[in-house]
Amino acid sequence: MAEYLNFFTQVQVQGPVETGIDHSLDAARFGKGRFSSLLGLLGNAQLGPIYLGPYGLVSLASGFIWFFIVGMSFWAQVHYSPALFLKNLFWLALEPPGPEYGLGFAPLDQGGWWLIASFFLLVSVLSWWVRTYERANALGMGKHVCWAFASAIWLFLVLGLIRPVLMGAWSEAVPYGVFPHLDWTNLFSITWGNLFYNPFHALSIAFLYGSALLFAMHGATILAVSRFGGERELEQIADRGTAAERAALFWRWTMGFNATMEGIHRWAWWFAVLTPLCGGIGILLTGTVVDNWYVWAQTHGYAPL
Ligand code: 07D
Repeated sequence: MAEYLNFFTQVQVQGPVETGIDHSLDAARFGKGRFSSLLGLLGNAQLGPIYLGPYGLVSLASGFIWFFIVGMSFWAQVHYSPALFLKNLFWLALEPPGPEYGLGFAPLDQGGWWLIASFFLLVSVLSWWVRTYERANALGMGKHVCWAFASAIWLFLVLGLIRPVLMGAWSEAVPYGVFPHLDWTNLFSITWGNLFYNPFHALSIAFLYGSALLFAMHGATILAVSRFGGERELEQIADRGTAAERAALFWRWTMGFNATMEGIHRWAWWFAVLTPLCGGIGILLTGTVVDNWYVWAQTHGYAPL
């Protein structure tokens, strides 16, 4: 019997290329499919063929334009010096226009490029969402992945579009850059009175940490019963077998309650989705409805007066 107690995927399926059920889409697929033992350690050993389609193409092209504009801006800021580029890469920023421009356009070097780049990032992210919807539809799947992704896009839109529009200035949006976006995050918290006192930030953290805990519990449980075939989850739902029963019993014995083989994925979906969903609400309220979370917490009796 194969022993599954390991960190990497050990049973690799490498045979004739698997092309799926619907061959009417073959014309839109790229590559013939090949195998990589290295990838097989992490997941399926087969790489490709990949479906690009119109939305995939639009998404990749506009994503590349966003990346190119940000990259060229960084490049120009270091006067096209490769050494300075590498040295300063993590500190370089493409900032949105200043508050004096409100929601208007700004000269290219004063935020105009940020606006153009952001437009392309928006198109890229939204068309990638349509792609996830379309692919799920083509395969007759539910739309759970699309709606979960939509929840992340909600937070992304609140941060870069909806809240800046409500606040009346693009300057409220997040800059592009590694440390600059972290500095922005810190400044945001300080400006609006400590984000820790924003209950939606707290909820978002609870779901974020909760997601990590649930994922660890679920991943570990399934690996722990994979020696009994526990990773064949669909069969485990339909046919009662020792793996699912042991997994369930483990948690029932340990904490008195166990999720079901199906339900654990609903727990996972909700925890993941609620992280950016609550986060977006918290950010949307900041500066629009509440301008100091610490004072708000004092008013509502959970920060000392
Ligand atoms: C960011 C949105 C979806 C992203 C999409 C991707 C591309 C381009 C590019 C590959 C993740 C589109 C983009 C495809 C890719 C290339 C090149 C989802 C995102 C669609 N916080 N905090 C959260 C904690 C503090 C602050 C969430 C912890 C301080 C602000 C989360 C701590 C301050 C914001 C969280 C802590 C502060 C947050 C994010 C601890 C100052 C947000 C959830 C222990 C530092 C965001 C309500 C998420 C939010 C957010 C955790 C501390 C500021 C739960 C654990 C007090 C301004 N914080 N935080 O899923 O939603 O992000 O807030 O200290 O905006 Mg916080």
